[in-house]
Amino acid sequence: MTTAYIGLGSNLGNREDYINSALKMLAEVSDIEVARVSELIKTAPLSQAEQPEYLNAVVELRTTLSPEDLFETLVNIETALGRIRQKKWSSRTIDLDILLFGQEVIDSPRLTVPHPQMHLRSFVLKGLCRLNGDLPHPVIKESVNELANRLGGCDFVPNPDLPQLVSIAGVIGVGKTTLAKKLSKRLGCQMLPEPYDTNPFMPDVYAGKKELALDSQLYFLTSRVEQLNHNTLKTGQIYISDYIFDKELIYSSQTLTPEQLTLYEKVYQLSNRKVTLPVLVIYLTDLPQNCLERIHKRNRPYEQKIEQQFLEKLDAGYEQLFNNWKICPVIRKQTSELDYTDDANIDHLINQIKCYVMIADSGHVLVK
Ligand code: A4P
Ligand code: MG
Repeated sequence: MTTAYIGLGSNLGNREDYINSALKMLAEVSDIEVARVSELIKTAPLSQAEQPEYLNAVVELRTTLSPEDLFETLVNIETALGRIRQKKWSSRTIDLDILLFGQEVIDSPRLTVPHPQMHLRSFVLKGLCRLNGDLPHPVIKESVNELANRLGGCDFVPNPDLPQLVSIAGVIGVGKTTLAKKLSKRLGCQMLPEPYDTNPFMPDVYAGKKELALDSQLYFLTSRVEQLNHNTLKTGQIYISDYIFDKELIYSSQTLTPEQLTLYEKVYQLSNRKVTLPVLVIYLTDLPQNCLERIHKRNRPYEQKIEQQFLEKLDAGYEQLFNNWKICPVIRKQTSELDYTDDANIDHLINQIKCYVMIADSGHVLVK
């Protein structure tokens, strides 16, 4: 007996009836035992075109069928319930997708299991979490609870026509650059390092010359807009940046006067339209005192006056940013738990990054 999870979706006709009929038909198959069903949730359609709202649910089955025979059974039920296959993602009376089949990884012309986009869809993960939040994703090797937390309630569609920017975020001294270097080396991709030491105003600002804070922030803003410009980064290529563009607002709110901040925010709003959005963020956290220790160790002269209180404020700014983040999935990692010198940790992160980015010519998110 294998435990399998099936995603159910309907956005045409009497949606609840279609879902209940599908469940009844599944239960009538002699080689299938319906174990548990999550509650039905109303979800906004994930689609380019206008579509009616979906009802979604997840069902846990136990079955002696092979994955191929289970798939065949699902297609027969879809057909019996009036599913007409038009173009991809068109509205449907019922859609039955195999999300997980035990811990099997299948990549055949007809079947990809785990479902290649389940980790990007809150409407799928919510149902799975209700049934078994500890369930591991056999490729990403994290629980479905963890995968759901990464999405902040959103659904994401991978887009191969964009540069695949992975941004590493977190306060000063948390270990972003070290990680970015390791990851970009292993992935064989370009790293976009924060040009921290070319800003001519920054040493003076750190030394207490507050009147230069706006100049310093504008310098950072323009150099980052240049680095992350849509026209600079190539479609389908992976890039790792050791900063997140949105940090600019966190820092500015700490260093600028209210009048300067109003002006800065106007310039920021105009500039951020030109900037490539990340497809994945790795958000590193650590205790402010540990970050301060690292800052002292690396000994950049102008950083030595940084106080723990400043790091705490930055920390609060990052927390607020990522509590409301809707741009892409966010992997949160505590630096203290992520020993960079252990290859297994880096391997695990690399494997995960590959599941969230789209690599040119592959056609879909890699889940191998
Ligand atoms: N296929 C490959 N792997 C699987 C699998 N694990 N389970 C192949 C089922 N089918 C799988 O599927 C197209 C082909 O995918 C099949 O021939 C099968 O060999 P389909 O059901 O005929 O067509 P589809 O549903 O349009 O495509 P797909 O890829 O299943 O779309 P999705 O990913 O199911 O997305 N928004 C909300 N809110 N809720 C939804 O449920 N669903 C979709 C459809 C779009 N937007 C949605 C929802
Ligand atoms: Mg389907």
